[in-house]
Amino acid sequence: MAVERTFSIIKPDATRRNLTGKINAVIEGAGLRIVAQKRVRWTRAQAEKFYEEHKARPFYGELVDFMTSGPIVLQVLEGENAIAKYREVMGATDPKEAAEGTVRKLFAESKGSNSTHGSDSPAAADREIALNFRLDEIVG
Ligand code: RTP
Ligand code: MG
Repeated sequence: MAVERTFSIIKPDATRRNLTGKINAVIEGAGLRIVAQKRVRWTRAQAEKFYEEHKARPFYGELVDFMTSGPIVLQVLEGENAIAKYREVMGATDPKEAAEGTVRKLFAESKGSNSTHGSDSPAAADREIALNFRLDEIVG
């Protein structure tokens, strides 16, 4: 299995409740290394661009409102099979469907306010990392 990088966001519902450290403990406990991290607040334009694949979905406006409602923590995670592994660590999109011990089961408030984002494919990871980090901000 190859070492991969994936892109992660700790979302506004989680930063508001001071959960960054607890979520990072779950990430690191799963064997993923946080090789880049910064706390930012997105503009609407940044959120719209990041989520442009969801533009036609009914929840798009709500999603952009939510992701610009407070600080977020952007991360690059590195490890064996990091993309699939982090999706497992996060659990299902809706916390009601998420497995025990996953970030969303432990912390998410709802399907919309679900505490974290993780890339869903190698192409998405490449795009999302490039949109949010310079190469010299990632230290493996
Ligand atoms: P993410 O992209 O954040 O890692 O989550 P995901 O792949 O599990 O979910 P996705 O289908 O890509 O949806 C992106 C985000 O939009 C919000 N959402 N709300 N109210 C709804 O029905 C609904 N569906 C999706 C969630 O915040 C989801 O993570
Ligand atoms: Mg997604």
